[in-house]
Amino acid sequence: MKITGIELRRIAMPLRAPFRTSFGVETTRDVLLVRVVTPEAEGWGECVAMSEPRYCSEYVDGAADVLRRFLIPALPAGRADAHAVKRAFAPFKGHKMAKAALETAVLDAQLRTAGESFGGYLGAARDRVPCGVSVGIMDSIPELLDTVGGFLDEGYVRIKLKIEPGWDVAPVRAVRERFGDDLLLQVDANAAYTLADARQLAKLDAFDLLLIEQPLADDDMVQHAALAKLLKTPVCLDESIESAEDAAAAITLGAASIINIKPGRVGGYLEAKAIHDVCVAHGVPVWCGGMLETGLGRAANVALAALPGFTLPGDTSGSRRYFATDVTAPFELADGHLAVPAGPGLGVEPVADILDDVTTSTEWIEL
Ligand code: OSB
Ligand code: MG
Repeated sequence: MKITGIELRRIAMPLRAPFRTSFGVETTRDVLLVRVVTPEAEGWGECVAMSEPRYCSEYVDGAADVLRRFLIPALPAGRADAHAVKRAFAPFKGHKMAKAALETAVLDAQLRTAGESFGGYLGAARDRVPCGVSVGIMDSIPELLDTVGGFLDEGYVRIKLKIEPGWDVAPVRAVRERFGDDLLLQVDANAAYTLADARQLAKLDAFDLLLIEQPLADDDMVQHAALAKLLKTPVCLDESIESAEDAAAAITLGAASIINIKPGRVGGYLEAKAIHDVCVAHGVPVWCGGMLETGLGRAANVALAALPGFTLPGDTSGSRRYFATDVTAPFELADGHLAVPAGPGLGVEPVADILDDVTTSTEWIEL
């Protein structure tokens, strides 16, 4: 497959409501899209880096820079497929989200050319996936209960509450009391605690949570293992896992008994699948995380979430969770599930007029 050119397109997607986590508040999703053009097909990749390096070290301007300066020039000249692209990027350290966006765009073009879907290629075992939703930090408990109630009315099968010091036991208790013991409930701290908070975090053991996600810093693998011994709630890692090697280390150390797989964070869908395979081999459940993706990124995530090791509901919410208007036909929940796209590649297309409306800049790189 010969790549003739690449478009870097920035879009600004207003959020329906601000999304607050322990690391900041988001009101507009600033997204970098990568479009790979070949004589046979075009492919899309969504870069999940955020505007500022608060979730991880990557940020959108940095991702655009490393793409145009290093990654695009390193693309294999002749036959480019996703595996060759992954190998070509290996000499460059880090920048997993930038790598993932370009690798995904190449894989999409490759699969559209072959007439194969992402789900088929990755090994999806079902045609729809159960959906959870990530609920941001709110100003008050009543506001949180209203928000959670609204999501349950929409059919979400699992609730994840964002937590931070000062917003942990009280919101969890309130949601558990209001919505009952059968609710699938978990929390995500985005690295807001230290091991000195173990006693506070152990209070969450009373609420029968599915898991606590990334309580400590991303580079605190040993401390996560120590914390896991002090908690009944299973520890799940997000930020700490950037590769299959990290996943194997976390499992061996006892730092995680569940892993959140985000393709952007780990450098793409090939590495995501490798992590899935490591976890399945160790009997460790995985689930698909999210980064407020548009329909383009969501399509591939839903395909990944259909693999057999994804035994917990993911943060694969419907388009309207974040956006009034998505850039693709909207993903809509049916009975708490999203359908895995079946068409070639991502199985979805951007709607040209909508995409143009939200575009803030485009750059064409001829190869
Ligand atoms: O930690 O999972 C996270 C969003 C942005 C950055 C990090 C995270 C999140 C979410 C939302 O929790 C996931 C989603 O709904 O897309
Ligand atoms: Mg997380």
